[in-house]
Amino acid sequence: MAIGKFFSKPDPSLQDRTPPGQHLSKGFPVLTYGETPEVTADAWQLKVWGLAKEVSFTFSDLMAMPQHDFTKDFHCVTHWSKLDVQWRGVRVMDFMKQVDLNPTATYLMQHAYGGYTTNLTLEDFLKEDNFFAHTLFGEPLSADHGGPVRLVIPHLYAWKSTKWIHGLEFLDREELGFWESNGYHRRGEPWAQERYSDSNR
Ligand SMILES: Nc1nc2c(c(=O)[nH]1)N[C@H]1C(S)=C(S)[C@@H](COP(=O)(O)O)O[C@H]1N2
Ligand SMILES: [Mo]
Repeated sequence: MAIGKFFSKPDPSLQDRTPPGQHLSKGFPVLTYGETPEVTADAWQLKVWGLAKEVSFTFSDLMAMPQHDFTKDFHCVTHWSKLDVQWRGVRVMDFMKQVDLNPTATYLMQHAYGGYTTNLTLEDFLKEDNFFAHTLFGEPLSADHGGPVRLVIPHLYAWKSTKWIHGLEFLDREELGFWESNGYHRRGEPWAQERYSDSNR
């Protein structure tokens, strides 16, 4: 049943894939806080620091890692979901084979070009399903969707999927990222509707 031009109530067959409180989006909205940074693939770098040996990766380093296709559902905390988004990129687990992590690391902060940050536990980061994406529906990832490279963490709300990913800072205690410091939940699991929190501050 259509309830508007852009959003519809889930088809019964898709209901088991649509978390509570979400509507399906026909398009793929762009959700960005602030300006879209301009970063070319040639200039792009991903830096690792904190409780890991400092290292930095280029776009060609990423392309030299094993490449996979991923079809994943995408859930924004502002109540829209898009099912079956088709990406291509590199698994976090493959990427992490090239990172020398200190065993005391238990959390991380993701840093984007432009200053956006969001936190994760190491456990939520080191999952088979997580990946760095450079391709969306067969096309190079556009700047508005986070190109040249974004992180995708499919099991959490999409604000954890950092566009223009630029840094991974490994930590031994939880720090809060941009939205988490502004009242969003520290973890953001969509099936449990971990949207907002009063206990973060
Ligand atoms: N760097 C950065 N990453 C970001 C955001 C942002 O504002 N800046 N917004 C987040 C939010 S709230 C969502 S819903 C998704 C939206 O991704 P999209 O614009 O590709 O749909 O990106 C997430 N990653
Ligand atoms: Mo979002």
